[in-house]
Amino acid sequence: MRRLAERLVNVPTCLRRTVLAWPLFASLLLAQDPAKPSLQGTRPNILFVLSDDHAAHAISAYGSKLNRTPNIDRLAADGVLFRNNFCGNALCGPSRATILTGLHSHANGFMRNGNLFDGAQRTFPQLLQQAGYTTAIFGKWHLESEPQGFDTWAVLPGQGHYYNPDFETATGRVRKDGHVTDLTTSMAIEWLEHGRDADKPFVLMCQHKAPHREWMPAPQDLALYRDTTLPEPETLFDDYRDRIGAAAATEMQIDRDLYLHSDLMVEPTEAERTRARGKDTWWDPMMTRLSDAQRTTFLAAFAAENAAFRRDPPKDQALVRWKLQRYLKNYLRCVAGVDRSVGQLLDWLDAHPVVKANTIVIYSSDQGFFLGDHGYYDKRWMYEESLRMPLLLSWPGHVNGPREVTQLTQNIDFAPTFLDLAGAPVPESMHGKSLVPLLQGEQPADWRTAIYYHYYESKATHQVPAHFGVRTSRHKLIRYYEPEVDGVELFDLEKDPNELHSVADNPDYGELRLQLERQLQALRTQYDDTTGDLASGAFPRTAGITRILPIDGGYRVFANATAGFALQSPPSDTVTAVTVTLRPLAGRQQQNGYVVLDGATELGAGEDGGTARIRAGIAFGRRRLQLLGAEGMRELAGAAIEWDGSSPVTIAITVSETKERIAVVAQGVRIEAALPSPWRGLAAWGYGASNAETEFTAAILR
Ligand code: SGN
Ligand code: CA
Repeated sequence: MRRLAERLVNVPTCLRRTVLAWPLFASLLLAQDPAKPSLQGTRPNILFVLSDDHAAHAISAYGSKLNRTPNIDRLAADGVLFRNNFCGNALCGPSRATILTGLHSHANGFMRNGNLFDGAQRTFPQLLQQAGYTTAIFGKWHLESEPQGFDTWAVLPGQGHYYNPDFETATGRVRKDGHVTDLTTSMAIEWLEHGRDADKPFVLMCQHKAPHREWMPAPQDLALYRDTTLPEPETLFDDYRDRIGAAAATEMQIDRDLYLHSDLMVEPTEAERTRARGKDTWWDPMMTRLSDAQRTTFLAAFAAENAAFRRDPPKDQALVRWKLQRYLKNYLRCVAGVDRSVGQLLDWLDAHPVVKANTIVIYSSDQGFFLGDHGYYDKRWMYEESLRMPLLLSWPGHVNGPREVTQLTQNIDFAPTFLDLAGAPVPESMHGKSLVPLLQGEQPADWRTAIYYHYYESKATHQVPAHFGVRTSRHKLIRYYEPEVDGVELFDLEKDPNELHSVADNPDYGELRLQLERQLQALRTQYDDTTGDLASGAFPRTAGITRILPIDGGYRVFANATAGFALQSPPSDTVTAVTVTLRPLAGRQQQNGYVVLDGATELGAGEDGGTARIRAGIAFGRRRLQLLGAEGMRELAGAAIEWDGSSPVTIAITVSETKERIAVVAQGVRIEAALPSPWRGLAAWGYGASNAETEFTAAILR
């Protein structure tokens, strides 16, 4: 702010008065006391709380119509709320990799869940550790490789469990009894009390699993909202007209894609439990994780409502409304747990005023979430509810509040901001910009006028097509680039905040469309994103692949895959054998990753964790190969194979002619498993290891 005041000194007096009389500018001038030194290089402790899938419209400071979050609101009450903060790829792993590196997905190599994060690249925790900080992370991680740059870590494997979760630590896996939100908070507070080196400033990342699917609240939150009817979103019964059609084809609808048992907690009957129920198969694994006492309490909370549901099952729109209420209430109960955690951390700081005086507290979530908006749950789309990330920062006495920042900010900005606060150099290569000037109430003239977005994980859970786009303060242009979904949507957010009517083909917006397309291209050039938008048409359509050689009867695909790669949509049912050769790169430690053949449409992430959905394939990691045949969470066949981690290894995967069985062979070990049923025809996917060249041959037998 001092800089703005200084700049104004050179402005003619009459103009200066006008500017100073302008209330906005006047309040901005008050925002940062000119006598205060810049926040740059103040080396505060950084207490970063990140939740999973917590939409801004479920935070009262952001105007939630659904719930109150009194503790998160404490940050807004004396801090700064970022009104227009967005992610660059609305998915867990990718957003987390971006937060750590300050880079968009294509540049940090983590484009889709299930990729392997290359922890050797520059991350803010690692740079701050080198700059004399003590660092720790607890809770959700979801980046597959081991955390690097942390003095202390205890992270959930994969998605982790809500009840009695396992945590990976530097000394191995430990199982802890209790609810994951409470356990994560306790570990963070324990570290503040006794774990950290008190002579150093700290970075503490407290990363909650909640409120991620499958929305299992802690016992003390189960009764919340019981006798309430929550307001429905305006777009619950969206008809998806006036868009290019992609939004309708997706699999994230409250209506048809929420599972009655494992998402909505309606206990299956004995008959339902034994009958094939499609994908709704996780009830038993979910419940066996709970102790008998926990299970009794949990089920009791839903018993009366479930009985009423069974007596008189709602139909059609009434059923959608019933599902929405059940889903939202459990989601918000999980949010209540996260809010309580924030309260506990803030209370701890209140009780330690010396630490508090030096601590900046940040709350955010890896992306947004649909809360019935457009009839959806989940995220992934570039639509507002999913694109927005909450961001609140508080540091009483240093960052003056309450205040709102309306500039366009993004998760690429987090790492540069933390480095800037710590006085550590921000690497030129980082895509993001430090938010420190905005925290100080400045209005940098050269602040970005648009944010860039790129989502890759198509043909996976929820079936959202790959797309990239640009969002300005008023407009959004989305480009879908797959053969089945190829087109553009353009929204005027001022006239159509719910994004119901694309004006991409409206001649009145012709000029604007061209301008936004140019802006999009300029951002792709600025960030050097050459991924996506591949020439449409012939198989194989790929991502992250370096070379494709057509061979007799098939293709040979090479991927030096920091990002992993995906080989998508082979002509269905014609591929019956695939071989994969992994050649570890010299001198680099082999970590994990996997190759998957997927005959259904779902592909999950993680070889472990509650929700992994490797259907059939192999996983390799930490000097061991694991052959897996698995359906949902049920492992059908498996074998561990010795492997030195440095010599090439070839894995052959063959589907039987009758398409009933799959065989996986490596290093002379063979496993066989029944194929998931129904087998919808083979889609081959490969995820390369980050430190191996992966050669992938899909033989097409005619
Ligand atoms: C799981 C969820 C999906 C979710 C992804 C990614 N299914 O696969 O609904 O989109 O995670 O979420 S689940 O029922 O098995 O949980 S992310 O936040 O980790 O990216
Ligand atoms: Ca998430």
